[in-house]
Amino acid sequence: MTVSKLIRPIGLSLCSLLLVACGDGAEDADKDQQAVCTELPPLAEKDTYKVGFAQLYEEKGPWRDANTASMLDEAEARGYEMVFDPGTSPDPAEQVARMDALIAAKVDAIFMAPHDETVLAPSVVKARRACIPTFLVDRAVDDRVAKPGKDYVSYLASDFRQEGVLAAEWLIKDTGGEANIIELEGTVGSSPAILRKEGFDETIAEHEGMKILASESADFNEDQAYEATKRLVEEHPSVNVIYSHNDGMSFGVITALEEMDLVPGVDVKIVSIDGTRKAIEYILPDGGEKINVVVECNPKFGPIAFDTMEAYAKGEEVPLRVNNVDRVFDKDSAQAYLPEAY
Ligand code: GYE
Repeated sequence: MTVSKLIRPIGLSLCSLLLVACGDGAEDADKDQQAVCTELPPLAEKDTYKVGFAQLYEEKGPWRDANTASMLDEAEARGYEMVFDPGTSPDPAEQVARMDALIAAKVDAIFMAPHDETVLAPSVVKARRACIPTFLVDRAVDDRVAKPGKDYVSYLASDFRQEGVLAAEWLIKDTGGEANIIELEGTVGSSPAILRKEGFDETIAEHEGMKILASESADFNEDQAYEATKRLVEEHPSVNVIYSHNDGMSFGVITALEEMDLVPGVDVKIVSIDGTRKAIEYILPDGGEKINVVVECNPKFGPIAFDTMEAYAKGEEVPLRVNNVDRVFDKDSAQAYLPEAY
């Protein structure tokens, strides 16, 4: 983990029951809260905590499963009470409702992986007003609405732009700067989809021979990636690379290519992101060398998330941003990583 800017918890700005005197223009919706914090709420140091985890709706797949398990297991290991509801719908409004429930449950701190940058940003402000410190894990919110160091304590995640850059750099080297690429993006409005695209597209733009024939969202979803691959390869027969924003979509790409009698990894190279066991196996000879490269995105946030929370409670300096450092796995490095894969 590397750290960037630092912040200390500020003094108490809790104005219990004095909404008019110390609110910052409280909305009606906040008036049923017992307290209004106008700045970052502190966290009392305690032997144990009641923490809430607002995971985004669980799309099925090993990355999200490993992410959830890491948070729940680590809370259990530390003896915390964990309030967790996995959710029932991919509609980000449903995650907003789950954030409201955590606020109503008066948890000590909230960890949130926001499905959508924009839709979930007001929920972070709402938690701050209710004097509950929030830590963002995995995905970001719109910082113009919810500000780091004011509305939330810290954001812990991979550097998604850098993941896109690493994917592009590997591909430029591998192809000598000549490729006809189809890009399958993640969920529209999510920070990994936005930044994995930006980092990749900006890096290949410096090479005239690297062309993006088509780029569209398949929602981090295997079935949607399968459908999109069938359609887009038909429309763009000169494609020789598919850059897929996560491993789950890459599995759909493989199925589609094979059904079209194209050899994944050879006729069409596959560049993926995450580092799931299944994707890593696909890189290796035993797995058929169907994926050419996987840029890592580490899902195991539990230990660092709760270390950060405990440091904040102690009044220690806490970084506004905690960056996971991601690696690149190809045929030369995949085998060594395999024991760690999930
Ligand atoms: O890459 C993907 C999941 O938000 C970084 O979400 C995460 C992404 C991850 O669907 O597999």
